Amino acid sequence: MSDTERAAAAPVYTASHWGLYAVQNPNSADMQLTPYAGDADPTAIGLYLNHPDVEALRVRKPAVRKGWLAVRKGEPGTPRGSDEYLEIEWDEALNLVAEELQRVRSAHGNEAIYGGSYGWASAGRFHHAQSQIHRFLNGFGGYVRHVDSYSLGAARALMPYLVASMDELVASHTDWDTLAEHTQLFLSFGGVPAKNAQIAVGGTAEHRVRPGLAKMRQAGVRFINISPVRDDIDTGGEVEWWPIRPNTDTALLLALAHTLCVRNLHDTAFLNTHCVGFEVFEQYVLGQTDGQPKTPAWAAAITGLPAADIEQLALDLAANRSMINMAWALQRAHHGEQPFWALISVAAMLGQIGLPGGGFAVCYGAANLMGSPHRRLFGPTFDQGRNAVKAFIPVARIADMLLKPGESFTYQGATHTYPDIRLVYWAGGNPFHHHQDLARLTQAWQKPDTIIVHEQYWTPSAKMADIVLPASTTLERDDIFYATREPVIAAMKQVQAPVGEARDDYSIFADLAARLGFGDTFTEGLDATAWLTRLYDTWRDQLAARTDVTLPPFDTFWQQGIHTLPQTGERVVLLDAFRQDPVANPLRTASGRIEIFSKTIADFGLADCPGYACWREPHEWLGSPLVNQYPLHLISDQPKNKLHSQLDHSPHSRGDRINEREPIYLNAEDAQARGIEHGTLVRTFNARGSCLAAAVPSPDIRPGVVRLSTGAWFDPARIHADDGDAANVDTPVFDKHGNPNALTADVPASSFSQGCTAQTCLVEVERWQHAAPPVTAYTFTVAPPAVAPAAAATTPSGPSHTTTR
Ligand SMILES: Nc1nc2c(c(=O)[nH]1)N[C@H]1C(S)=C(S)[C@@H](COP(=O)(O)OP(=O)(O)OC[C@H]3O[C@@H](n4cnc5c(=O)[nH]c(N)nc54)[C@H](O)[C@@H]3O)O[C@H]1N2
Ligand SMILES: Nc1nc2c(c(=O)[nH]1)N[C@H]1C(S)=C(S)[C@@H](COP(=O)(O)OP(=O)(O)OC[C@H]3O[C@@H](n4cnc5c(=O)[nH]c(N)nc54)[C@H](O)[C@@H]3O)O[C@H]1N2
Ligand SMILES: [Mo]
Repeated sequence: MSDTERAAAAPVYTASHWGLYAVQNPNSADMQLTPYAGDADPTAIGLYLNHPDVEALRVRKPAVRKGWLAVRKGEPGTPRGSDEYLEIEWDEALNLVAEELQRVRSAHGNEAIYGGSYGWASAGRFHHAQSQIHRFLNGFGGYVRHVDSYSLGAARALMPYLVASMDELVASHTDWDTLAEHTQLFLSFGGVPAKNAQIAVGGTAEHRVRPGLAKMRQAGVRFINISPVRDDIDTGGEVEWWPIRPNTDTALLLALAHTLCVRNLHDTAFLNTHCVGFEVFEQYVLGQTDGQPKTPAWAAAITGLPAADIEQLALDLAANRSMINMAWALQRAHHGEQPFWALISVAAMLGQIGLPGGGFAVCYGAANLMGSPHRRLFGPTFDQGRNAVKAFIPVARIADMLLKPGESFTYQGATHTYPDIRLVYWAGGNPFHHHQDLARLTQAWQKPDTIIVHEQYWTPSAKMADIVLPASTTLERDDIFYATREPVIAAMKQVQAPVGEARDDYSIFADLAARLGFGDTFTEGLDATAWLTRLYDTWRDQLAARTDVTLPPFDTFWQQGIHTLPQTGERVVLLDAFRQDPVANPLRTASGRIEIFSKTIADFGLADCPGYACWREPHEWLGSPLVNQYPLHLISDQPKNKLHSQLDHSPHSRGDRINEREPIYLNAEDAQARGIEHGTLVRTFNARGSCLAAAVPSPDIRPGVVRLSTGAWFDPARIHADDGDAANVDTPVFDKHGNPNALTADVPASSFSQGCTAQTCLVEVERWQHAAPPVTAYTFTVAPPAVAPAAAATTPSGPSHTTTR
């Protein structure tokens, strides 16, 4: 084969957070995606990236909200989320954005610009929306940023004090083969959901969780799942299900610690050489601190699990090579620090941390990365520059920040002030998907002068913005696929022309930077293609200097399409070096050891997060008086047919819907007591809001618990609109589609972390007695440019974007 023939024969690839895909017939009407051949368990989510139903909701042209334009002209405005958009030309849109950025900066300073812009955006190392917006706003003089994530608000803040950063832990989990070979008892809090492991940040070339679990089952590993939901672990074999009350796992772990103490089963040698502060925790567990021994009987009353089983579990954990896994969901809760801290404390007492197949995990199943056998390298990075603004918020405090400028908040022991935000700039996230208590966010969203969003689709957040700039998708641009501990890297090639007038975030920011006088600083004179080469070459040099990995030259890589990274074949065991020699390989904690008691955190003096793991009642849970009004605990887990809200409009995601509504799972007895059957349209509500969903009674969910996955595009009823009976609902917000954040609380995990607490939420469910209002989540109203009929004539046909879709 000649080089030209080889190049023509090489498959073309694209990648998403949920997989690597080969593309047949790129740049043609017959284009088709198929999963990468090396993926044994691919997911279908990405196959719909170019589906007509998905493309129908693309933002095709820059658009500006009519009410915002009115205010600009000195006329009365309209609230965000309630009016129409006018399409404008790119030049005009970029001028508007540049003028507004300048106006806000000169009137209020860079501290008035929020560029936190949280969200998952798309895979690819260059066209990463967050990196792009941060580099742009840094070049403009800085912006108010966010710290931590919705995923791991409590854990990201906490874990570095106890053992190591979440990034470090997550990237070095023990591999599946080692678990199959050594683990005897696998105890999981919140399962190992294979649905969640479809995804990894940046993408994945092979899905490993289902095969990994199957191998463990074949090896005879015993599985116990502590979860309000039975089916969040599937090994293909028997799994013991302990249907715990949500948010009470800390009590169970404390009782395990109690049994280990009183039976003298804790590993004092490991505690002495590798840990600090066990004595303080022991006093609390034994009841010497507060008069309440944390016995199995005490925990039984809180968790709803039998005391005898709890006691036996402690004995079994000590008698076996035991791995204790904990879903991230547990820390996305009020006092979410505590289950993670209790996990580390119990694992330390068992003394198996750093042994093959033993210790703790945080966590298998939250993403595909954990358990990978592949080598840990580093990827190419795009420099974001330096932020001249010091002000920041913990990510989930956004509504607080907008509603309470000048007020203070605490974070990791220090006190900070909320800035006064006039302009919000977002690229690559969907806050009206991800934030809790969307009624409150809607209110907070009315505060800034201007909200600018780059979006691919008319998402709920696009429909809450003033200026919407159409962003291209992965399929429409060249990029590089690299993700942590994946076996290959790949050239992600442009395989279709941008839809409408969509542009990539980089070129949008490059044009804005030029208008604002820092074009050269932003671009360094390079276009996107030149940047790809530079990122790759720099990365290649760094790998050559620091490792034995030699990458091919860029042109060869681009032509090959895929490149396999060399492996060492070494097994991965989390924290094994620290275990072998804690003096030579100390942790980065204050003591260099595992901190069962943290003096640093204790010295912060916080009542809601003292210096050791402890039980604190959540503000609402199945043990609180509020159950008289709202007797069901709502779990809002990750959706199985999409990534958050991404591709919610694809047939794959909508295939799950019953009469267009998101399914809500509830225990069969709870359903019967309410006259609810499979498919019954129900209203789920509490004092914060309500939403419609379709009931699915199930024996696989604990009585008193309901599960409504996230991701159904927020579809609030407009009181004035033709929503019929919907207008009669008296909650602050009424979502017609099934979005759990109409119900969740915007309450921080603690004054330590300020993490989000989506999983702490009580509700009631009832039959919907009225006619079903239409779902309008996928509807938007955009008028073509008023002054440019010629341009309107060239816009693509299909469901016209001048009407409501
Ligand atoms: N109730 C409840 N709420 C939750 C959670 C929960 O468990 N329960 N989980 C939370 C968690 S863990 C997370 S991580 C968040 C996720 O929240 P988000 O990350 O905000 O959710 P996504 O739907 O992934 O939003 C990404 C958006 O970026 C857009 N996008 C994709 N690629 C590009 C691009 O290249 N350029 C631009 N400009 N835009 C792009 C997509 O169209 C999409 O609208 O949700 C949180 N919310
Ligand atoms: N398909 C798909 N996969 C995803 C995502 C997605 O949107 N779609 N999102 C990705 C992201 S951003 C993240 S952060 C991870 C999140 O990963 P996780 O946070 O681990 O995932 P969840 O699905 O929210 O919850 C996992 C399980 O925890 C259980 N659980 C909830 N509350 C409790 C509790 O109080 N106690 C116990 N014992 N169990 C509880 C739930 O029943 C659920 O089955 O998932 C990632 N994977
Ligand atoms: Mo997340």
